[in-house]
Amino acid sequence: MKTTPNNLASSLSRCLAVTRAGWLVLLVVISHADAAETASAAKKPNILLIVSDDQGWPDLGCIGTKPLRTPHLDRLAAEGVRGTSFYVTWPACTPSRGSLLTGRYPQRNGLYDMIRNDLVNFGHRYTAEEYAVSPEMTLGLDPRERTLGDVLRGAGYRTGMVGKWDMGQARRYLPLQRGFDFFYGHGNNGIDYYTHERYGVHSMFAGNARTEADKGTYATDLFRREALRFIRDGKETPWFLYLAFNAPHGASSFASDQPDEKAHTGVQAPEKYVAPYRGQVASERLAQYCGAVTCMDDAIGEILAHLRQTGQAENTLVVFFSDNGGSGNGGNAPLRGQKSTMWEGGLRVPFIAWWPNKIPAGKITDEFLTSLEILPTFASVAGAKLPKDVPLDGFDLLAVLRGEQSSPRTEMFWQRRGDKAARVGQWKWVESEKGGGLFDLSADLGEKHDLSAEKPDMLQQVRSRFATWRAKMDATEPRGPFRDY
Ligand SMILES: [Ca+2]
Repeated sequence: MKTTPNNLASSLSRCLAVTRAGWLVLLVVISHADAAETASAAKKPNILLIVSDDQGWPDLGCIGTKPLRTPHLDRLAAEGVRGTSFYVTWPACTPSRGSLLTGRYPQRNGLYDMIRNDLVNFGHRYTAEEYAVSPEMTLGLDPRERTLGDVLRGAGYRTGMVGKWDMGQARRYLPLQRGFDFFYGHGNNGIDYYTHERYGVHSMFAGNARTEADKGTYATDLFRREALRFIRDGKETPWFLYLAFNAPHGASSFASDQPDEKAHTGVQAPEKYVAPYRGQVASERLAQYCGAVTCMDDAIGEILAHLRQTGQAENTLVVFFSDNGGSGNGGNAPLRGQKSTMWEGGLRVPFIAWWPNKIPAGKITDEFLTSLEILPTFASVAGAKLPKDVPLDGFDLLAVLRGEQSSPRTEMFWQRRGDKAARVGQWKWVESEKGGGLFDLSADLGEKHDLSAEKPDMLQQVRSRFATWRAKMDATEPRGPFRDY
């Protein structure tokens, strides 16, 4: 309520009916209430972006296809909007995350492959000196790229990054140099959930320095703790927190009980979360995966409870999605394929947006949306200026979530080395080592019936849209680390 002549007059007339002492108290109360309301109306909304790692499209309890429990994410969906046609820009971690941070296709921002020392996957143990000059330490998101942190900090936000950064580990690439005021997490692609080592290399950071202070504690518990620490620090400034769990990604550790070090440990989760799934799911590996998801859900629940308890819920936009499709733990049915593939199972991910009284509650939308929309949406919510002089590839999606308009997105393109895919309207085209074809998603979500032979004109049209996109990417101002320029 703003103080207008009318409501001030009515307040005064009410005051006249009380005693002199009560009159003064009432006036003080009214002026405090007005000041508080004016301040909260002026305060920009907080923004919480939660990203999970390799959580499959069907892997929410509310979808009901698996014995997976995610009560807090289910509640978020019940009180917000759940998207069923939300895509990421790449079927694995690094380029997908680079896109959500920059609002640009990986082929534009230059980070269009993994930053990863491939030798670790073959049991190679790096010395510190060897690791220091390896790709994991020397490559990262081009320093000229403007991130969500830069954009929102420019609008007066306090910005935090907790969890898996994956945009490079050299100091110039770490969050504190990329628009964030706070960082706790790992800079690289993956860690052991307890030792925080990546195949033997200690990888947890607090700010710009590696820290072993929390060694032995499960990563999700640490990210929950640090997210709450960031949110509690200074309620007066609007904040943006990018909370990227490494769960339920497989651990980056050698399996100690296996004679062959090539065997990975798989997903790790605390016993109390794993035990209830034993006997309910087909394997121990799957029980660990489900436990990791439920533990993450618990952490999300605690953070949301904190927002409610501190009166911040009404003024906080929460967006949740997974960085790529499920890695095969229990499959992505009804979708085909998994992480690293160009099938829907690699690219389509669970999505929830929540903002009490600002976007609808309990709505499910099948509108065509992608992670490229995140940066323009957050910039609009924050009243922030968009990065200048660089093409962005998405749009503000709030009007679509509110049901005020259909998604302006009609097409989307993907490329991972020789693997290519496009979605144009309801049509999906795939050309990859693992197969290909033309599919009608409106009738065949599982990409089972290749219509290339039946619909040659449509095939030609989609391929031609892909070629146009590719030419645009080639013509864009080149960025490192992979582009040759
Ligand atoms: Ca991932």
